[in-house]
Parts: sequence; structure tokens; C-alpha cells
Amino acid sequence: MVDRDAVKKILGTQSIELPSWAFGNSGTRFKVFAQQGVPRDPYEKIADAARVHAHTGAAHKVALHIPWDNVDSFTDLGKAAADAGIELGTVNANVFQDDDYMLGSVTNPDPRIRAKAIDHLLACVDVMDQTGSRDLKLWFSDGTNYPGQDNIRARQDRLSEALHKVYDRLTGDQRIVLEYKLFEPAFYTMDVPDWGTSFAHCLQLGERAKVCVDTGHHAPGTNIEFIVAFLMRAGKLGAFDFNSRFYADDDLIVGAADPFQLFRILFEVVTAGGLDADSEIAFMLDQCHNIEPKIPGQIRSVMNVQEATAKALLVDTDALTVAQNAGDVLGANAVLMDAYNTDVRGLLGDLREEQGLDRDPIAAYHRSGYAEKIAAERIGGHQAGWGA
Ligand code: LRH
Ligand code: MN
Ligand code: MN
Repeated sequence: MVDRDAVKKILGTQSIELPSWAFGNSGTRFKVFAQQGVPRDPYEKIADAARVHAHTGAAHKVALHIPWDNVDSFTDLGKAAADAGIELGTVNANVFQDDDYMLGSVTNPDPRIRAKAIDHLLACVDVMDQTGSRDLKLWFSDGTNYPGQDNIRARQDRLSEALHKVYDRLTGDQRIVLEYKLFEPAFYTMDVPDWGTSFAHCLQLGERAKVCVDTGHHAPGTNIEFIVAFLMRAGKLGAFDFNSRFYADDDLIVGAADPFQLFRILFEVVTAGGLDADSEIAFMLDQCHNIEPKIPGQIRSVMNVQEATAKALLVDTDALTVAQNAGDVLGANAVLMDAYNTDVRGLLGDLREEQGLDRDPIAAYHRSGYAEKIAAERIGGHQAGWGA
């Protein structure tokens, strides 16, 4: 039998990092829909992230994207976050939006452009020094569109050289988390297309380089929980970018498309110690709310991760081991499904009440008047980053 109070206690320590860009306007290449009250600067993004934390009690950090979140003083931005009850988290680098990067950033055949990209990555570590952030998240849009366009192996060499330069610049507990993506914007080869490529580079770099699993960055049908189990066993899972996909990199609300997959992933995380006090996995959201309101969209996302985690924690692992060792296929599967089919909303409501929060964070947000306040105060809010 699983002790529900013990489960609640672990859930009370869970922390889900929010992406600053989730609060800005976003869209597809067809249309960016402007919403009322969106932040006009990084300080307002932090205020919105703090609002999500105020209602959920589980979103202690907000990740930055540089240069989208550039400010005069990151120390001041950190102070604003602390005053609002949260912290600055992962620094996401951006070497994908300049014209120079059409043929790649760190893997570009032109050494001048490679140097420019590396300079940006090093500048991001400077930002981390000021914010106290532990993680530098690297995602490269680099790749090719046509067979023969560039030398695949030479691009790997250039990538490796750049990663080593950045890795050598890290100090203290700073880490690189290297994100992979199957395709887009490059359609023939991506230079970091999959977890294996990221893993191999991280192994070469050393202890402080880990893989970031963005749940939207795989081919349809990929068994993501297997990847998670493999990486955790190897001590190389550094971070998640949680989101949902139906087709490509949809960036929809996590747990919306496939809550069962999210549960399966979190079951691997939980059983491999990923929620233990000494776990160094960053649980981040990476989403865009194109047509839904952004703050409740983030609140819903945090709640979805909490619900999947609660179900993963409710798996009776003793009964599961007995069934597995007995070769009881259906019995073992039933243990997992029993947990998945449990309604955990009451348990999480109880937890929130114990934390002095409303049982229903979305309703509490709607009652708070915050949406009306920012709609009135913030005229001319910005796009998340694309085109900003
Ligand atoms: C790339 C990605 C990456 C970026 C974010 C804005 O598709 O997932 O994490 O930094 O989107
Ligand atoms: Mn991502
Ligand atoms: Mn993505």
C-alpha cells in the first residue's frame, strides 16, 4: 500500500520552472494573435510567473531567454524576482534568430559566424554569473536542408569545438543542458537531432554537461520514457522541457495531448530518484499559449505535471516488483494502471489547502482580478521573442 501522506509530502517539494516566453504573445508563422495584458518587458514576465507560483505554490523559478529577456541589470531583475517570491532559473541561449545564422550558428561553415555564436553563448554564462543560474540551456537550430549542402562530420567537429569552449567557461555548479530536436527549422539534417547525439557530446564534455529532453522534439511514436530511463541510469538527464505535441513541435500545454505519456515519463523519473532531494533534474515547461490566456495556461500546465507526478508516486512499487519477478505480465500492468486511473485532484487540493492556497488555482486566479488589472495597465505588450 502506498502512503498517501508521504506522496503529498513529496508533491509539496516539487518545483516546476516556467519559461518567460510563455507569457508573451506567440503564434505560428501564419499569425501571432495579440492578447490583452501581455508583459511589456522582462520585469512584467516575472510578475506573471510569480502569479502562477502564488496560486500553485509549485513554480519557484522562471527561465530566461537571452536576448529576449535582456535588461540593464540582471542583479536588479533577480531582486525583482526575489521580491515577487520566485527565482531566476535556467538561461536559454538564442543563436537562431539573426540573419547571420541562416546556414547555422556554431556549425556554420563561416568561422566569423561561428565565433559570433560562441561569443553569445559565453555572454550567456556571464548572465548566469549575475543571476546565479545553474543551467545554460543550449538548443541549436543548426542543420542542413539538402543532401550535400554541407559536410555532416565537419559540422559535428565544429559543434564539438564550440561546446568545449563554452564548457571550459563554466564555473562552480554551472552546467550545460544540451537540447535535441528531430527537425525544424532544418529539414534534412539537424546537427543535434536526437538524444543519442546530445548524450555523446555530453559524455565527451564531462560531468557538468547533461541532456535536455523536450517532450515535443521526437518523431511520432517515440518511446520517451525509455529515453528518460536510459539517461537517468547513465546520470545524464539534466532537464525537461515539458509540452504536448499532436504533430510536430506544437508547444501545447503539457499533459493536454497525452496525459498517459506524461505519467509514464514521470513514473521513470520517480522510480529512478528524480524527485529526491539531491536530484539535479530541472523540470521546465517550454510552451506557447497561442490561443488560450497565458497565465491560466501556465497554471493548468503546472497542475497537469503535478497530477501526473501524483499518479506516478501512487504506483505500488512493492506490488509491481512482486508481479514483475513472478513474470505476471497482466498483474504488473494492472498495478501501473491502477495508479494512473486514480483521481488525484482531491489529494492535490488537500496539499494546496495545507499550503494555505486555494484548492482550485485556476478559479482563484480568475477571482483575483489580476487579468483585468494587467489588461488595463499594460498597453502594447510584446511578442514572446519571435520577431520581437
Ligand atoms: C526549440 C525550443 C528551445 C528554444 C525554445 C524557445 O524549439 O524548444 O528550447 O529555446 O524552443
Ligand atoms: Mn525546448
Ligand atoms: Mn521546441
